[in-house]
Amino acid sequence: MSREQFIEELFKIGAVKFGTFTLKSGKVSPFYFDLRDMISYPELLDGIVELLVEKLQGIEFDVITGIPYTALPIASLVADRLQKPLIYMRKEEKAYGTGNNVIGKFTPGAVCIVIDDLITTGESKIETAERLEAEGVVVKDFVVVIDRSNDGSGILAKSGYILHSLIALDEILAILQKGKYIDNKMADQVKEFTQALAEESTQEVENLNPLTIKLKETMQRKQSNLILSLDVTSQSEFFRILDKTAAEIVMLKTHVDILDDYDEHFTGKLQEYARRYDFHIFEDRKFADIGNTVRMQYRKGIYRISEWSEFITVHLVAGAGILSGLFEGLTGRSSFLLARMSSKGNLINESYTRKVIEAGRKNPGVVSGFIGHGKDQEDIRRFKAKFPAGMLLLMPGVKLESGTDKLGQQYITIEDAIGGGADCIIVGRGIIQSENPGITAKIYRERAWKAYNQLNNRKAGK
Ligand code: S5P
Repeated sequence: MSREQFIEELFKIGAVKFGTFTLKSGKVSPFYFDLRDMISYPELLDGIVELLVEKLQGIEFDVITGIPYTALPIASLVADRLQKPLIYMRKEEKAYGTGNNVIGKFTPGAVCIVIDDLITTGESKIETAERLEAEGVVVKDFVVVIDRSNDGSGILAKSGYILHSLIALDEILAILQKGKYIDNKMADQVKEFTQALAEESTQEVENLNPLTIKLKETMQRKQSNLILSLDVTSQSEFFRILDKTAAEIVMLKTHVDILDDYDEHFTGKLQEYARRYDFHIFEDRKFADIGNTVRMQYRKGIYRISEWSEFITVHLVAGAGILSGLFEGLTGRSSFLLARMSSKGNLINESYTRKVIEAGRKNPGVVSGFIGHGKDQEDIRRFKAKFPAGMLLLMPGVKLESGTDKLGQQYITIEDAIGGGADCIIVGRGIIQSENPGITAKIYRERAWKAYNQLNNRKAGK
């Protein structure tokens, strides 16, 4: 079967459709591809396997996989033809990370070629690669039947993968136009649509919030990337510890609602300390409700957080729209989004994390970075690699020794946190429950700052 015939056949069986389609995202698309039914057309299937086998010449790999469901039967045929072992991932993420997610036999470190039907944003490919990698499989190359993205290979390349595709959208349009299956107007409409999508996804971070820059400047000025989490319940205790630690920290993180004796003097006094000792104020309120509610929670009530806290934390579970509710009409304020958590058994998964990071990328005016945790340096490195340029990773769950508290808080060491790529560490009990918080804060600051400079020097090749 020639490529031309192959594309025409795809059109005839309805795998490639043109018209008006509402996508999951709510966007209206002029085309829709669905290769699921292809398995019922033996001749077409044969053609596809032929093209795939040809494409795989020259690529080195040990095992083959197809992303379920559509690509799995195709991958089995290719594996059979090439006499290579087939493996596949369970579709559900139930036992994530326990080693039972790959069906089939492979040696750890085996290089796997991943076959899929389509590529649109590349997101599900990267997710698959990460899941496979978590099980000890190495992924380098992807092969897709149709590349309907504008820059699928660029997107995968950013995460270190190579994309091979059998057919690009442009070729489909050209052949179907030539065969008069679609008219020029339809082809133009499709091109415009994909162009617009590509522009949306490649928006780079340009306008970092000035506070993000100020925070970085303060880090340098104070030679500190230590954020103290001053989680105590009385003002006297709060300021007693702050007196001893203020000189060591770049930022003070509060939970103002745990103070038993909060009064209207508290925030003024805190701001006075911040000015005197040159640190930033960060209320860890973890806003998570609908836009209208968080707006009031942030600005009203007894705490009036927006009036005194430069930074806040936000959970995006309610959707990125709550950022407008929070920040509309305000200046000199910014946030850190919870992209991962340090508590054992938290419900955040990789796809949630990725979406939070994407939302941050789109809102640099009100997002300075992310809160996150990791199990080791490698895990943190992979997490940080996805960050928009210039955005910061703040990491809680840090102590001098790793471990877990009675309520499931997980700790890693300062060196692992910073060595993996955290810009700042957030430390609470490690400092405030120590015998001498002042001396302990100094130790944390020195170790964290040293690790930070070591990492930066390594990156700069010094
Ligand atoms: O995932 C998280 C996110 C945050 S902001 N895990 C956390 O522990 N935190 C906060 O960091 C938490 O609310 C607390 O204020 C601080 C950690 O305190 P520590 O005493 O365990 O160091």
